[in-house]
Amino acid sequence: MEITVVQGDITAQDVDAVVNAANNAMRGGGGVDGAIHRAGGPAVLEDCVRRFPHGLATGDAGWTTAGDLPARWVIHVVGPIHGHGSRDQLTSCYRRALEVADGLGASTVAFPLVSAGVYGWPKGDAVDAALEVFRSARSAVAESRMVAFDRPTYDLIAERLG
Ligand code: AR6
Repeated sequence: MEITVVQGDITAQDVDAVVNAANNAMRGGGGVDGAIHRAGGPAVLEDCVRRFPHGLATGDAGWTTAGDLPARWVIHVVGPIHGHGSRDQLTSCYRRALEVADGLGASTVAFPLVSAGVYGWPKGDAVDAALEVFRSARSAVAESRMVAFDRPTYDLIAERLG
């Protein structure tokens, strides 16, 4: 698997699947979640309601249509809240997202830095958690693209990527 990093908006990524940093309710929110629902349109929420009537557990992943996004699918994950959830739940998000991507046949997947915004996970460790999973994953995904929203986050990921 090739691990790449770009600076930009995850909703603009021309990939098979974009990963959403959702919450347990799976009914939209702020940050990446808000951006994906806004750009994807109402079809994303409709599919969330249909496929996740009881929401989604922390550390788990599930997919919906990507609606109007360039991507074909949205893979939703629920990251842990720093100080409440565990690091294992954070790595589980990436592992489960790759499993769901494999199930869909998605070859290129764009990831945000799960839990590193509203959920308060320290950015350096959030990057390391993602890289650990990508580097050890047995997955048919050809490219895992880490999407940094701002320049400092891009520089941090690029540095740790080596
Ligand atoms: N594209 C790429 N990255 C982004 C974008 C974007 N459009 N917008 C923000 N980021 P967050 P979390 C970065 O807060 O910490 C929501 O309300 C952001 O700078 O989106 O997992 C959900 O509904 C940060 O580095 O996700 C949940 O309730 C990273 O994406 C809760 O927030 C993740 O920030 C989840 O919090």
